[in-house]
Amino acid sequence: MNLETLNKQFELPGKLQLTVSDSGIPVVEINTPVSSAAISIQGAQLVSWTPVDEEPVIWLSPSAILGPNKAIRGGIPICWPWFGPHESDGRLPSHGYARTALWDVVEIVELEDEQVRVSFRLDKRSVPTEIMTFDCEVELSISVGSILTLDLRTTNSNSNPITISEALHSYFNVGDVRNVEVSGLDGCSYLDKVDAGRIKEQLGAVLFSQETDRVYIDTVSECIISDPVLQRKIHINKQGSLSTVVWNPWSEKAAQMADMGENDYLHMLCVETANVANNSLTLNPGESHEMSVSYSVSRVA
Ligand code: TA6
Repeated sequence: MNLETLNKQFELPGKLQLTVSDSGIPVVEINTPVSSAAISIQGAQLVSWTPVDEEPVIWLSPSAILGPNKAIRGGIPICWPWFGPHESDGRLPSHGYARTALWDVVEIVELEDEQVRVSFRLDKRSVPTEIMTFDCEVELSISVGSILTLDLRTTNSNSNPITISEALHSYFNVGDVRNVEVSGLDGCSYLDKVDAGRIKEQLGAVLFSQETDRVYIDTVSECIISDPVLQRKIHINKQGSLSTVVWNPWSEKAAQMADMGENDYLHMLCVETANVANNSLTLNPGESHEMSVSYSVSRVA
């Protein structure tokens, strides 16, 4: 990928440019009057989004390791075409191959309200054949403005049906997760992954005082992260998704992760827009499916 060619083709002077990170991975940098963002070409992974006059909304580990074929801790990893461990082959990477693959920039457009939309398509040539379980198209559009919107579109270009699971595995920056609550999931059923996957019912808001790893199923609800320390709410509105995953590794699990520093777990929370478990998708030949989510921030006194 020739950055000079890409910049000639796509650069928006003063708003968008493609640069190369220290690890040699190209990054799309966006700076507009309403927000700034950065998107790694590897994984088409947004690694930062900061509306003007706000604290960063998306969290990136200070110990994140950016390098070829290495999943980046933080931002919005694309878990596709499976979520979590592969259902039958333990040799395959957790959360699929999209987040470590290279993606092509296919379009950059300026929209109303100072938004910039960048569209990517996964470059299948960058996926080792031994892990590409089936061949189909996947595209991601990211609209950066005072609202952040992601659209993940899968098209089954095979001659037989495929079943996928997927998640926009978003890491949010919070003041102190012990003071945060997530509303919108009251009454929903969830698989509790820290209790052998037992199915439970959510009562009230989700609070955090220990490792939390929950797959809420059959829910289309808006979720709101209420953060009294940063005095804001993060609104999460989704389309084309029936699952919401909520995760914080807490101290013990985080201590086992090379790319999370001590106490980093207190400042991050994943609320993931997904189609997983009972909500996995089966696409017939030629069929497409789009999952999208929008994030916005409101201040609270
Ligand atoms: O979405 C929650 C989860 O599935 C957790 O179980 C944990 O594995 C997390 O994803 C992070 O996975 P990763 O492969 O990025 O370390």
